[in-house]
Amino acid sequence: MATAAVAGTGFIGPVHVEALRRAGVSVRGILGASPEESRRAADALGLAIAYGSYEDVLRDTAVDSVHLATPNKLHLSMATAALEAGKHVVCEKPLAMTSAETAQLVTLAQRHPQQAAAVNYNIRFYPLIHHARDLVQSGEIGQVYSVRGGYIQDWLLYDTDWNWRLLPEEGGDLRAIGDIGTHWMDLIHFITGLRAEQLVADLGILIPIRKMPRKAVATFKGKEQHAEPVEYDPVKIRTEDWGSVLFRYASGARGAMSVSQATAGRKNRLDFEIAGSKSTLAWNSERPNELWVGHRDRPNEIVMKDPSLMSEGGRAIAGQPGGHAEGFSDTFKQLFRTFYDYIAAGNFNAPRPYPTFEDGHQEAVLCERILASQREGRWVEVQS
Ligand code: SOE
Repeated sequence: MATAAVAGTGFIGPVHVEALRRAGVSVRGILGASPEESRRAADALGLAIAYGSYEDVLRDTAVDSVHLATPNKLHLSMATAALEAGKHVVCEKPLAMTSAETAQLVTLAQRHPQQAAAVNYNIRFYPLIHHARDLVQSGEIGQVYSVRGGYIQDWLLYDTDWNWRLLPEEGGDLRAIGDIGTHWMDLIHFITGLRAEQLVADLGILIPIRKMPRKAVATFKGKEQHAEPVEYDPVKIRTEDWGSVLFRYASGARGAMSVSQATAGRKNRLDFEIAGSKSTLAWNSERPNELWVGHRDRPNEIVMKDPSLMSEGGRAIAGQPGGHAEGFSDTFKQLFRTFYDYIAAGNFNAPRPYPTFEDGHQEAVLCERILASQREGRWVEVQS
């Protein structure tokens, strides 16, 4: 099995470390924003090496793969350097800041066919999502007529909530759409194969001025720190808290997505409803072990995550028997297992079973078209 190194010590880097270990991949070390931060994280996670620099990671011949859990603006240079150093790469989403950058990475990955390059669209790896995909692909729900849903959070509800993603220079011009809407769009594509041909968007900045704490706050941690006295500077916000997008797909199907990072009580909820000519599928990430199947002429059903009740695809990525809930961290484990099994099999001509750089590029294109629609106030075409 390959050996990995992880770059990034914020919210998601440690999730990678834990999931890699559970997938049977050994993790050699971690890189933080400073040598002290690398040391702190290595100690906390029980890792042998606290890297002093990214060059040290890439020079480490014992490392086969690099996981990038760093801020978005670093993805292009770090993924490029990793591929050029001969490493496999798992990059957090979004793959890069613009579609010009993601296109560059797609070309580079194609020039390194013996290396695996994935974008961490982890939500695909809930067992019931693979099951839903198999149901749609086998024609079980009929022709897909429409999709709707979204991704809703509350961690940026207050004007005192702060994160680097709020700044376009750090996270990209689109925030809620880029950070969470892309998960939804990727998922719908993964399950149904639908590609948007046209879209129209309406984006909103609900909290126009936010208070930036003078001390950095880790993702989601602001919610736990409101009791402490903090010094703030006011900042004018230029990225959206809210977004709605309508899609017209090539097949004639229609779609509607809403995203928000300022909806009290919705902690981290992706939901979809995929309506076909025979039945409808509905799922949400706060109850990920249940898939609702709606019928017109007989009672509706709820499929529980249970290997004995799911399709082959769902079964393959279920880690526990029915009744034993699986969640967010398990999706990382299953995505990484799929990625590393692919590498171990050594047949790089086989179709890639994980979200690829092409998928990351597709999302970057969609984000730019959404921004264009918002700026121009009209329906726009989507070309990849
Ligand atoms: C923050 O909004 C975030 O961590 C996203 O970046 C992730 O993709 C999502 O899984 C949870 O929320």
